[in-house]
Amino acid sequence: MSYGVLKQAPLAPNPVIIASMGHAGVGIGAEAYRWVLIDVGADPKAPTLKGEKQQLEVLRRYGSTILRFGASLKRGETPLVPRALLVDLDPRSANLILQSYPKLFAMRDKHAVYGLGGAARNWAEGRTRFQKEIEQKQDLASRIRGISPEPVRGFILPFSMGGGTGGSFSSEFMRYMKEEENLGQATIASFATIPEFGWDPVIHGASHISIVMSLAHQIKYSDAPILMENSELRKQASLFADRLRGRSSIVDELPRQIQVGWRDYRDMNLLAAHAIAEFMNSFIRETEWDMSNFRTWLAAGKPKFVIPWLIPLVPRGGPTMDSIEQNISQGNQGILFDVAPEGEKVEAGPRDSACIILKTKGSITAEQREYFKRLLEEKFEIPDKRLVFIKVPAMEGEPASACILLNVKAVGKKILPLVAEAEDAWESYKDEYQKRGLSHEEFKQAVLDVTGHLG
Ligand SMILES: Nc1nc2c(ncn2[C@@H]2O[C@H](COP(=O)(O)OP(=O)(O)OP(=O)(O)O)[C@@H](O)[C@H]2O)c(=O)[nH]1
Ligand SMILES: [Mg+2]
Repeated sequence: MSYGVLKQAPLAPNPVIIASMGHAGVGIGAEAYRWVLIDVGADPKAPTLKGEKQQLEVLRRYGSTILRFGASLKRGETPLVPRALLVDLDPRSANLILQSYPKLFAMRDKHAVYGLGGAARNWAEGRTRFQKEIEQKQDLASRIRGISPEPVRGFILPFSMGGGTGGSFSSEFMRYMKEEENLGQATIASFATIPEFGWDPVIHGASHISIVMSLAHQIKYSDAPILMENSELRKQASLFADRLRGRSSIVDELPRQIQVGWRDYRDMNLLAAHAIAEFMNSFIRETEWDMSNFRTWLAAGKPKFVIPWLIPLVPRGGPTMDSIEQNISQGNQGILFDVAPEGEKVEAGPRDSACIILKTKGSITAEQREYFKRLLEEKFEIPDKRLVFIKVPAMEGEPASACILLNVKAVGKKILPLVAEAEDAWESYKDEYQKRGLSHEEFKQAVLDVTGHLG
């Protein structure tokens, strides 16, 4: 049976690795695999190819891009294994997820890349330790080959910019891949969250420095830098708590005593995972889009930061366009970054643009295009010539959805105050950071890069 399946499978893999960084990254990245597996009807705890129709959908949609085949099981089933790297200084978070899902993360230790423990909430220390403990001691390049022996075509990096590890690890990871690893051809998409000050357990000054350094690295090295705010994720998650309770999450199956660190983020991470899943849908085989096309879309873009608008926020309804319109009218939609207060227009930038990843059954009709053109014109004043439509075929029983990636100048308004806070904080932190390898000049340059880019 599995021979028949593999014969129909695409032969040339275009491997895309999700490299999850730090606590938030690991939670969101692991949830994103679960989300796409559930979308195609696979068992998210132990996905296999059994030749059943539903299981075949996994291959039809993703080929072996984001998953690879494990060693065949006795029953003639072939396990599907996420091309996942869970990277953290602190081994606890990734360890718990790996131990709880031994059949999903079937390559065991190969999925996990740890430092020597003790997260510092300090970007400079995080970067130095990444270089010493991950690039050198653990030989990062060989760790990547362990997950993908075939040349990697893309990386997706979920992380929070607020702590020390996620922000610094992903910054250095991107630089390393683009400059040193001969992987400059691989497309990098980052999914970075901004903490909610006054709620999340972050250290105000240090966190702002981490945000600025990590934004500057995304401007330089990320081909598709996608931003989300914890405050928006939290707000939407609470509005949609009932519906999200009905979605299964990786958190639900962790042993009760270790759910503590994850429970608060369960619903928020489901929404972030949904955005990553929709993004991954854009480069499946049936679209005319390749992940590297995002690089071209954003290369000329200034701003380059992108924010995701999910319609619906929580999947619901049928596979046709009607259900998207219905979800909009019922309020089941949301932008995961607060740039456009409800009912208000935002200030349009001259080069604002949007990429609409539209998952429906059948082809896009002229009326559907008109619908989105109006939607984007009304709210963002983006002219229709700056819209890109990517059509993803919805499967039987799969709710229609649209993920609109917005590249809008208004993002700058939210980010520039964070840069000002970082500059304020720098004076009292600079000795500490300089000792750990971040020079005054490099920080100031990062400030200039971000303000220059967004200003
Ligand atoms: N959305 C989301 N935010 C999280 C999650 N875990 C932590 N955060 C927030 O992210 C920020 C800190 O990032 P973490 O990911 O915990 O930190 P880290 O990258 O492991 O870095 P360290 O500070 O060195 O531990 C804080 O604002 C947390 O509230 C998560 O699972 N999801
Ligand atoms: Mg941590």
